Amino acid sequence: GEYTVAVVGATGAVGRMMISVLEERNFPVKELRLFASPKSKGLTVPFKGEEIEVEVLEETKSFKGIDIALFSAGGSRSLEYAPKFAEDGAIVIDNSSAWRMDPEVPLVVPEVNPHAISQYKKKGIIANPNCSTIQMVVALKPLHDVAKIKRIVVSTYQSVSGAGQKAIEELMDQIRAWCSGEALPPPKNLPKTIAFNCVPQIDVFLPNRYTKEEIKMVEETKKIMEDPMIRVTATTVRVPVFYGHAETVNIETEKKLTPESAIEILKKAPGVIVLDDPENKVYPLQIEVAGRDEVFVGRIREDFSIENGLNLWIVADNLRKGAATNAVQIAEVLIEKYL
Ligand code: A2P
Ligand code: 11C
Repeated sequence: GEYTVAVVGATGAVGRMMISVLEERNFPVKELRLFASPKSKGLTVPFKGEEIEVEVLEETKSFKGIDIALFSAGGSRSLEYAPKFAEDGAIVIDNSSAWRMDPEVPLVVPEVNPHAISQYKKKGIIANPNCSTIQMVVALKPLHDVAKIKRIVVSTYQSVSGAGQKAIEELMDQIRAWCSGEALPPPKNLPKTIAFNCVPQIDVFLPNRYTKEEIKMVEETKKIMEDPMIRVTATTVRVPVFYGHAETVNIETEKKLTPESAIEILKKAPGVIVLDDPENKVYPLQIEVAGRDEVFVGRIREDFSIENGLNLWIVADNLRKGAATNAVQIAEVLIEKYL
């Protein structure tokens, strides 16, 4: 069949990518409805050769007739509007952090736990994980299935697009100012100057001295991998890159995994591409994987400091696999298996 699909936050970095991905993957859209803030009133967005007018979220009283709603307009909009859309009959796939840890909301990466989608009826909401978590679990789940991961230590190198369209413009403005010999404009949407800098703060700090982004990686990983025993610790860092997140990941496994066997497992893993040929300087890079939907892994090597340890370098496009593509893939499984 064909479905009426809504994108809430249609003018944002992720929302725009959701619209492109729906079109690229030829998702069976009968009608597309777009929502954003009053600021975007009157804007139109192209979809399959048509110009679609953006609706103001607050002005729309009824959401009846929408089958699937992809949300990426921030946590507070999701908290308020996802239940309203669900009540009016839509199944919401929410890219914010608002619903992820709700026990009645499945948190899904289709390569890892597609079966969890079956729980969608409890609240009518399916949560899309954080971008940094998604790319990590796509690469680690196949290793976990074979060797059982006991502990994960991850550090991230996250692009500004993860913080939205305004953060992309903020990095551009700072680079432009620097190149013209002007003083850098002060940070607005990011906590510190991001041009020519690495900032060890993504999202807000919590009482335990971690950032919220770091704790998301800890909690979401356990929920998606369906293993509360995996110990995870994370340091998340913003870097002056526009698109794509990279991660150094150290794992400790119960069974020994040689780098060669890990490479064989990952070569066969769904949604993963291994780029690992150090002698020829082959490893994944953010500027090279931007625009791709897969998760790329390289620099796979033994951690000699422990009995059973591996180090990996994991890179993916945060707006695609980290957000829009994963959400549309969830919608694809949903219509194929459950609607
Ligand atoms: P708008 O462009 O009208 O502000 P990003 O993550 O790239 O910053 O994008 C955020 C998205 O969420 C945008 O589409 C933005 O719309 C939307 N948004 C922000 N605040 C609201 C709101 N109060 N109601 C509806 N949409 C909102
Ligand atoms: C970033 N990972 O790169 C964040 C963006 O919980 O969905 C996504 C935040 C979230 O800034």
